[in-house]
Amino acid sequence: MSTSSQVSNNKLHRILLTGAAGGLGKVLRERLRPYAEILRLSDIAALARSEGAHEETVPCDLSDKAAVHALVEGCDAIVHLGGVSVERPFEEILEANIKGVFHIYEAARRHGVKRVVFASSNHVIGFYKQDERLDAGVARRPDGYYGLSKSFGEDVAQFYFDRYGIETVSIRIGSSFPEPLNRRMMSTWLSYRDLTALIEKSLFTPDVKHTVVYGMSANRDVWWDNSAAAHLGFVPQDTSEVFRDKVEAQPPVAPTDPNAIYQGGAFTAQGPFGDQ
Ligand code: NAI
Ligand code: 15L
Repeated sequence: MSTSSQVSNNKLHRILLTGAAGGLGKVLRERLRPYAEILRLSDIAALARSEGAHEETVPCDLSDKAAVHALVEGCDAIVHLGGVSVERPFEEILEANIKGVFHIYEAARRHGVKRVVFASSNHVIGFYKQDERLDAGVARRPDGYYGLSKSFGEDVAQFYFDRYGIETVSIRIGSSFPEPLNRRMMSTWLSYRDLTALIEKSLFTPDVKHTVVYGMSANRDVWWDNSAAAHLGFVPQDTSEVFRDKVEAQPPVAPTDPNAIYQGGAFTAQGPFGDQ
């Protein structure tokens, strides 16, 4: 990417981080600091106050089109983490994720933002079985309303590239937590260090068009093949292996448990909501 707002090879003037009050947002608030002169932090939830000239906080509900347009103005790239991050009733997902991602791209178009990093999810392919190996081109099999919203987000990203040339890296994040919490996450775990490196590559690699990449560390038993995203040059440094003894000390999972069958684990069995 080459824009007048690019300060140096790996630094932009202003990056917008949505979902900045969330689990990953709090981590990235610190870790993205080297990559922007100013990080614009946004969330619907309360944010810790900005600490200096390198940060600004802008509260925003992603379902509010006008507010999102104001939020995006003046930004050089967007790291879009904001939204509902678990399976929930469709109406909640519709507002935060589906309308939210549309508003982000429309605002990007209107304000000339040329690069988006979209926090997609493994739940766009959650109904594949754990013995299947997937590349980025495989047909999506969302495992719920949440997965459907991320699948829509990937389609929006492709459309805005094809129509307007806005480039996106859609990261199908596996499980990004301090450590893997269960056996399934031994395959899906993405360390915070590797997540940060992947976002850096996603922001600064030239000519990504719309790239889909699986967000996973260098785990032993992986389900996903990232060869189609090799141009990002992402080489994970961490592995879930260091947590194996701890995770395998947990009670065994029944072979009939969705956590042992599907890539999306328990998400495949949540809902429907509102039938009671
Ligand atoms: P999180 O739930 O901790 O953070 C999401 C943030 O979005 C929250 O702070 C929430 O207040 C905000 N948000 C929700 N609705 C909003 C709205 N209408 N307007 C503005 N902000 C709103 O989730 P986490 O774990 O930090 O994940 C960040 C992103 O990465 C999410 O998009 C999630 O779907 C995605 N992801 C995360 C994974 C993980 O392992 N942590 C795995 C796969 C995807
Ligand atoms: C996700 O998409 C969720 O946002 C996160 O909380 C985890 O549940 C993760 O997937 C996972 O599949 O482990």
